[in-house]
Amino acid sequence: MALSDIRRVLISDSLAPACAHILRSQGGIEVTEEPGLSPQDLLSQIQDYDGLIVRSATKVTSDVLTAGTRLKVVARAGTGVDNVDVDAATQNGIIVMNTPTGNSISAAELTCGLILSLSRQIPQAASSMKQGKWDRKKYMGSELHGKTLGILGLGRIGKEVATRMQSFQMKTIGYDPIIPPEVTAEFGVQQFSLEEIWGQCDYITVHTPLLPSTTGLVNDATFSKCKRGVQVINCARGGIIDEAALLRALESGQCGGAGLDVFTEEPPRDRALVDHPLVISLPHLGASTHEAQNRCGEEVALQIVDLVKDRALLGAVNAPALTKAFSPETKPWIRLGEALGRLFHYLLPEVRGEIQVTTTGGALKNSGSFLCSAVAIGLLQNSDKKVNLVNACIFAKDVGIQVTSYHSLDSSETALEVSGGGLCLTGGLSGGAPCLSQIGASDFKSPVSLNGTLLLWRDEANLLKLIGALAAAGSRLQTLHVSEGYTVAEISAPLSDLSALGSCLQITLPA
Ligand code: 9EZ
Repeated sequence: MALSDIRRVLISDSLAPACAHILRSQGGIEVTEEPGLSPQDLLSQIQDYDGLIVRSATKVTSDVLTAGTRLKVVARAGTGVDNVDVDAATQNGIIVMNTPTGNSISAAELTCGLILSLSRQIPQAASSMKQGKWDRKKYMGSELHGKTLGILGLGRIGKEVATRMQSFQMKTIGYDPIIPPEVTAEFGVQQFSLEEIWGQCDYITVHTPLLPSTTGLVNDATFSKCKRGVQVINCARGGIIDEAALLRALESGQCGGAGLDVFTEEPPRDRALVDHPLVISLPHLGASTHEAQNRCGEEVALQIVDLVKDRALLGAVNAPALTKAFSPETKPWIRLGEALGRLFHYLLPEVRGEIQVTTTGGALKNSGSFLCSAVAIGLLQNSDKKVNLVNACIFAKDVGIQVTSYHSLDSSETALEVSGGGLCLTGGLSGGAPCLSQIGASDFKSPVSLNGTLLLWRDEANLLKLIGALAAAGSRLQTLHVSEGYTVAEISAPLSDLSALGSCLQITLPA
């Protein structure tokens, strides 16, 4: 079933009404809204849906993904996919997507709010007023003017934080392993190596994903390289600032305050940081604005509508090869890739090692990665797994086949070649339908249509015997292609007995 065939979608968390509205009106999708659906009910109902949309409450477990036999997409309205078992989704051939941009402004504004709150201890002072006090000495603060803000992670959110805090005349410096210094310089952030950053900062804010490389990015060792009294902010993901190290630094005075919207465990059972007088903590409110929720609900719906209409795949986190796979022009080429892969498998069932997919012609210039996936589907047709474009290359690798792509400028003809293990198949489209034009050096005079049932001989076929076998089985000969070394017959129905036909392969291809 095609990944873009999405007719019924379940929304199992509370999402902005715009989401269901766009899915219905622009996608023609049947939408069920069940905010607060229990895990048991989700498990029993998921088999009826092609798509599942969640926010943070629904836990999309391996059990849910396995039970969702129709599922093609799980979409999270928001940044990150912490509540989705992405590996299990990939194994089941299910696209996982999120909306990484919808929350950026809200997250950035909250970060700025925490920086201002820290500089004057605004929440602590306000709370003391509510307790009936008038404590003017205790809450002496510092200006942000002229102070240095270190921004670790300079994507959308880091950038918005930088430009806002520049209006307070803070000096904004930072580090990002991916975004080039020339790009960040344009929004006023000079980049340094991490080693050079620590000692310069009065405030450090983190805006990275949570990865092995960013877990504990701020830790005992890095605190010790900071100015005494440095203040830190985490509105990104719990654990980027090591919580035990932060507590130690607060106790020693090395850290002068922390603003935390996120925790390694949420809600945090260990209250030591939350209870510390220099910590301003929030219950993960970064995306909690009407605007961010509306934007994410809308974005997630538009991404699914784009997929349904075969226009684009946006926001996917587990299908990097497929970013260019969805456009009206690509479908027949994906079918060709699958058909060539399937034929390749019939001819060389035990092939292992590298299989090279070569594209020619401008139209296929950027199609290599998803055509690798398509060819891999064909190669793995006997797999007992749910192989599709999402996971085919991963499963191929698991059995020792690396499918690689190469775009050749040797020919201007739009064509696809699959080679490896001494075999090379070349195909193209004829009237929009997948066709085989060559096996090795052997050229067919007219291309062989790759659908229905084919009989293939590595030499000349005995045509008299063929006619007899077809007649006995009630099948008809549709076309016959003879090239040097190969004979291919297209027949109207498969034969159950090939014994009279010599060394003959019967190949069935999807219609
Ligand atoms: C790591 C990062 C930023 C960072 C940001 C992103 C993969 N990655 N890593 C260390 N997107 C600052 C410090």
